Amino acid sequence: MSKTKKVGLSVQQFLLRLRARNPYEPEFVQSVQEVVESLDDFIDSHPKYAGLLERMAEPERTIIFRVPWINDNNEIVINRGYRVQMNSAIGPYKGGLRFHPSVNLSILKFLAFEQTFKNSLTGLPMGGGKGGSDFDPKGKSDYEIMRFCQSFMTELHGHIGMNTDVPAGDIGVGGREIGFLFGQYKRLAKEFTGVLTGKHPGWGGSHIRPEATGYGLVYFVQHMLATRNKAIKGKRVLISGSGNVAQFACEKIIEHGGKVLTMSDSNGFVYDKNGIDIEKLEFIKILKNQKRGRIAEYADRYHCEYFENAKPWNVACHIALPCATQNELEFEDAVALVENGCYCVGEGANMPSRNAASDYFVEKKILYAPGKAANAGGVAVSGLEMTQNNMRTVWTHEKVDRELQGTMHRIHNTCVKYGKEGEFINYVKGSNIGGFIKVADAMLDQGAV
Ligand code: NDP
Ligand code: 2IT
Repeated sequence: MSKTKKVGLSVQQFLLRLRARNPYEPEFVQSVQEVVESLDDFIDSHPKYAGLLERMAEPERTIIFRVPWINDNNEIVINRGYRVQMNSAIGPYKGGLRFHPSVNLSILKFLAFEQTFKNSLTGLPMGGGKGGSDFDPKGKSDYEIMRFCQSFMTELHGHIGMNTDVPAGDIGVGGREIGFLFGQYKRLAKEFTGVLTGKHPGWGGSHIRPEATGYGLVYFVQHMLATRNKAIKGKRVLISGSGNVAQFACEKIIEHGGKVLTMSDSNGFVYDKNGIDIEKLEFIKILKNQKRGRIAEYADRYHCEYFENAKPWNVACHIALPCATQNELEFEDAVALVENGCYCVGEGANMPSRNAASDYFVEKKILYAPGKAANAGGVAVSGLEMTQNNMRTVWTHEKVDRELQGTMHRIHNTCVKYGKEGEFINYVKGSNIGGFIKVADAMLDQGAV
């Protein structure tokens, strides 16, 4: 039986229990710790919520399964598949699938936990979930990717559904994978429903979904800058990653007159002193989305610097947008950024900053938006894709983009409402409290479930 905070569970006791119950899950513990610490005072002054975080930190259901598939050499390969169904208090589980060799239960539980708060912040009726596999799409042929996706979905399909759990993309899962996954779901379920989001707009997808996370991130950054009478125009911007989120964040920054100096992949980063313009970004899109090449090729093509096995955080900038993966920004990186003049960090990735790094940004009172607020545009437009599917309609680019802008504005307002500390806006606190309340109230209404 879990005790409630009312009977004395301190943050320290909570974390001791959390670590004991999840001993090999450092990323999961890290994500819960950040939330627990920032909600402590709020829960103290709202005792009806005592004990709820303990419930939220236990997934409603976790599915783990074998994924056998046949490679191009006719060998059987075994991977592990997962779906973490974290919280369905406010809607069906919703969240992406990640295919990357680093995937394990800890990473998916942290992502599903964050997703619950993020989805709540969007204002849409979506619960939190996340899934994926330790499958590595790098170097695989299209047929290998297809056979893997079909096998993965053969097991997953019984656990998902448009009113149950609606997966989408994440690292290693883009339009190609969603297509193969959807095709197999349709064969097995014998119905055409909006069971996955991120589908191609020609057959059930929403316009602007591919762009949504990166665009939404930049819309959020604009609102943050506006609180200090600043704008993107003319600012030096660092972006990490060169995948879906990074590409569209870069596109929007360029559109608003910012100068994007860096992009990266897991091998290193490019530093283009002249700035990455739309034509160069097009090269990156083809390189990454079609040729599936390495970012180093950009440096060869445009004769700029390439730093092998390094991150971009030592380059002087005004704005930093980490858009690759978790824990890509260490405490030392945070110090280097701030010392070199960075005053705005918007997280396109999920939990890219170590807790010590995010604490440092807050302590230095820079504009710092955690992923659950800043990258919520992707799942928000996924929610709009679900709505369009249910209505059997297709909205225009303009309409979806307007909705996305409205959503990012509302999330910013929520962060201000709950995160204001005098002149300073603590976006960590604001997003955690803002995301928590709706889920917590729903859980209280629904009893001990
Ligand atoms: P992609 O697979 O399209 O791109 C991922 C990028 O990050 C690639 O450049 C990749 O490099 C790099 N990367 C991945 N893993 C690592 C690693 N361990 N170390 C260094 N670089 C790495 O994924 P997305 O752009 O979709 O996702 C990026 C981040 O954004 C993730 O944290 C994801 O959870 C988050 N996110 C994504 C959303 C979406 O809608 N897609 C929504 C909200 C958040 P390489 O090619 O070498 O692997
Ligand atoms: O982390 C995320 O929010 C995503 N990968 C997108 C999830 C979704 O359901 O669109």
